[in-house]
Amino acid sequence: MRLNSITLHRLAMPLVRPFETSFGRQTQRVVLLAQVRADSGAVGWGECVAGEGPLYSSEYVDGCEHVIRHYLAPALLAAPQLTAESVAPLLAFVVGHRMAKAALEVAVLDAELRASATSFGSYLGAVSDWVDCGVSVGISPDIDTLLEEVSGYVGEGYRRIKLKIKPGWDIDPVAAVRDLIGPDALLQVDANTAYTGADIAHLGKLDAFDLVLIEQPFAEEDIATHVQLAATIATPVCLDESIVTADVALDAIERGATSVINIKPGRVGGYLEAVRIHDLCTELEVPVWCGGMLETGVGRAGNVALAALPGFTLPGDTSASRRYFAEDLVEEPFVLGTGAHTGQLPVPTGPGTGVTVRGDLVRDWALAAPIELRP
Ligand code: OSB
Ligand code: MG
Repeated sequence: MRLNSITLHRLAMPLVRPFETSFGRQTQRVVLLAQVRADSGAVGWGECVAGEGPLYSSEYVDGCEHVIRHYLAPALLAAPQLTAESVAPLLAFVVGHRMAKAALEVAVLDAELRASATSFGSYLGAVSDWVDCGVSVGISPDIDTLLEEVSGYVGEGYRRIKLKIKPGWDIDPVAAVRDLIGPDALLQVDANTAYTGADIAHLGKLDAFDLVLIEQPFAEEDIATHVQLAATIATPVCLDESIVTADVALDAIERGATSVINIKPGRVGGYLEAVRIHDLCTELEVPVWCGGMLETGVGRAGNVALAALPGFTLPGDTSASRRYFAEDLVEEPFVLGTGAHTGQLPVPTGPGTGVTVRGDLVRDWALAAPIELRP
C-alpha cells in the first residue's frame, strides 16, 4: 500500500479511579492515536502507549507527536510501497522512540489486515480463543483500601493480582493481600525501578509470600543489579522497562537478570518485535506475559491477540475495559467471560484489530484538533 495520510488524535479519557505507581499518580489517560489511510481506502488505527509525562520511560505524548510529525510520518508517507513489515526498517534511521514507531506500525498493520480480512490473532500466530487475565493494582492510600480494591477484582474473576510496590509500600501490603487471597492465588509485584542495590536484602523478605515474580525493581539500564538480586532471592525476577529489543532480552536472559519477561509491544517498537521476543523466549523456555499501558480498546485488542500466542503462559495485564474506563473508545469493549471463561477475555476475530473506533468519542474527548499529515 501507499499512504494518503496519517492523522494524529490526542484525547483525554477519565479513569474510573486514580492509578498510582512508584513513578506517579494519574487520574486520566492522555492518549495519542494514529489513523492511517491507504490509497486503497483502507483505514488503520494505532495507539501510542507513551504516557503524558516521561515517567515510565523517556517517551511521552508531546515527544511522540513531535517525532512522528517531523521524522517518522514523512518517511512512511514517502514510501512508494509500504507493508507492516517494512515500517521498522524505514524508521530505523531514527534512534529509539519505539512507542512512537510502534503506533505507526500497528496502524499500518491494522489497515493491511483489514484489507485482507485477516485478524491480528491469526496474523500473529494466536493458538487460543481466550486469554487469562490479570489486573495491575495501584498503590493505595492505606491497606484497608487496597484490600477492598483487590477483593473487587477477585470477585470479578481475575486470575492473577499484581501489586505496585515502592519503598515504604511493599512487605506489609503484599502480606495483607496474600492473607486475603489465600496461598494458591497468583500474586506478583511491580516496582517500576523504585529500588537500588542497597535494597536487595529487604526485597528478599518477599520470598515469604510465594510470588509469581518481582517486576523491574531497578533502573532500566541496570541489568547488573537485577543479576545480583536474581542470584540472591527465590522469587523469579522479571524485566519490563529494560527489555527494549529482542537482543536486549537475549542478553538479559543469558546474564541471569530475568527468568520471565513482560512483553509490551509499544515498549519494543511494535508487534513484530514483540513476536520475535516471544519466539526467542519460547525457544529458551522463558515464560512471557503481556504487559499493559492503560490501553484503550484500540491497543487492548492487539494485546489480547498477542497474549494468545503459545509462549504467553502467564496471565497478562490484559484486564477488561472497565478496570480503567467507564466507557471505552471502541464499539466492542472488553468484558471478562463467565463460566469456564471467568477471568478471561475473548481474542477478537474480526479483520485487523477487530474493534471499531467510536468517532463520536474521538471528537468528544479530543484535547486538540486532529493533525493531518500528507505526503
Ligand atoms: O509497569 O506495567 C507497568 C501502567 C503504566 C505504565 C507501566 C506499567 C503499568 C501497569 C498497568 O502496570 C498495566 C495495565 O493494566 O495496563
Ligand atoms: Mg511493569
